[in-house]
Amino acid sequence: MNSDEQKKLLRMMLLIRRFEEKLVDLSKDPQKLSGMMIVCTGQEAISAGVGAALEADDVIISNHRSHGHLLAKGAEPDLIMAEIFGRRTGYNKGKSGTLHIAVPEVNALCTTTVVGGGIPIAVGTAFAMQYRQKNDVTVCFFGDGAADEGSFHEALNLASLWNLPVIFICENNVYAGAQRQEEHARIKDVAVRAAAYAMRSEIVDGNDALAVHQAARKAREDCLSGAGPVLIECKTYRWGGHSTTDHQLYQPANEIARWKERCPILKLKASLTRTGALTNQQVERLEKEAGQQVEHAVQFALDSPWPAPEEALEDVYV
Ligand SMILES: Cc1ncc(C[n+]2csc(CCOP(=O)(O)OP(=O)(O)O)c2C)c(N)n1
Repeated sequence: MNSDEQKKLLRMMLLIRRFEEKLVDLSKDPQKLSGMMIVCTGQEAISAGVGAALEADDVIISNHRSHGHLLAKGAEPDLIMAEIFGRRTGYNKGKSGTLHIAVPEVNALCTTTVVGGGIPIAVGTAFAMQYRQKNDVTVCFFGDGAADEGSFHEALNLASLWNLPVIFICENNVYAGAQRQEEHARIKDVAVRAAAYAMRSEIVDGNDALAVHQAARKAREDCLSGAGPVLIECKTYRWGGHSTTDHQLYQPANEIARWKERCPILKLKASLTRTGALTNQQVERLEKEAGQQVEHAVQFALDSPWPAPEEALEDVYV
């Protein structure tokens, strides 16, 4: 990745961080933003690194921690924000809210909060790609908790059997809800499960955007060369609670502090300034621009109309 591409990566992580910090802040007052927010603070390198490895026609399938995935796939911050605010101008006309946003415009086809539910869907879209002889891949994001669901195992088995162009991205952020990984599985690394399906797997530092990007790029090449699907386990950490309504009493303060020292944004920032690719002033400008983009998105959402009551049943299939 050249330094311009790395700067884009940093810019994306900053956007995701600011975007979600704003959501967390606004949701403290239900008059400003109602509902709980599920954010990926601390995990931004995964969305940004994978997003930068994909092409426009590649598909992503996301889960409840979706904002970063969507932004990194190219969704417009204004339209995501409007959706989260439930406004008519949002990507789903205000009907999905924060947890079910789909952005077919950028091939972010589905966000599902059914834990593990997106994994077989990704296998389905990858099957369609193979059947139609497309040169595209599907990426599925999920957590370590989802890897304990039956759907994970069935989906990996079929993906391997049919050699489908699908990349499974497990964001192992130590917790599934309030449970640490060792409380819900005996294995230390989710990646070892790929062997049961004769699938290649890789463990990467999920706080290193460049490493994530490299692994995703390589997995994409593997998929397209017919070498089959790949499982990438990104080791990372959820800085906050499961959602904004979780007081994270089960997360030791020193553990959070240790992981904050390994902030993915600080890491890339330090590397870019060390090599001279960016000055501190340029970094500050990037941070300011990300903040402005988010403020613009909030204003856009606030200026947007609510959906009309008679629209409630439009676009509803069942
Ligand atoms: C099938 C199903 N079971 C339980 C839940 C409740 N639930 C929502 S998120 C979550 C934890 C998921 O953990 P993980 O897959 O590791 O993702 P993370 O939240 O850590 O990103 C649970 C249990 C759900 N939404 N769907």
